[in-house]
Amino acid sequence: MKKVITYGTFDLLHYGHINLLRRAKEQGDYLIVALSTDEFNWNEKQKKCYFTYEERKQMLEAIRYVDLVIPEENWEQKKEDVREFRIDTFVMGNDWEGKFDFLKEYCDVVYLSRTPEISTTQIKDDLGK
Ligand code: C2G
Repeated sequence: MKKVITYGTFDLLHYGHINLLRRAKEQGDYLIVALSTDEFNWNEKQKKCYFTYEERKQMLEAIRYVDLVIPEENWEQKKEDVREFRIDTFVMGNDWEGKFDFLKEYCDVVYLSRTPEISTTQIKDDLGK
């Protein structure tokens, strides 16, 4: 079984995220999503999520491409996650191109193109109009 992992906040979930998750799953047979906790988002990414971790986790678990959701609590856990879950391929959107190449020592690293026209910021701006 080929195992894939990806990381993110996934708040306000939208079709750009779904495009990413679909293509991440195509890289193997089993997809783990490491979902940023509320604390990690606030302390490390200065992101205040609209939906809580539990709400975002529930939504991700309802997506057909996602097999397991685990918490992302810090920047350093990726190497340990890859080892613990015996990951074959690490996937991220190409806004992170090159940032996680250190993982190439442990697994394949794939950066997929983002869906350009959609973002949570765009959604919030449009709703504010
Ligand atoms: N994404 C995408 N297209 C978009 C928006 C997002 O392909 N229009 C991808 C991102 O490239 C990322 C994933 O969807 O791979 C999740 O996006 P975010 O929730 O914004 O993730 P981010 O906050 O960048 O967290 O340790 C890594 C971080 O946790 C990544």
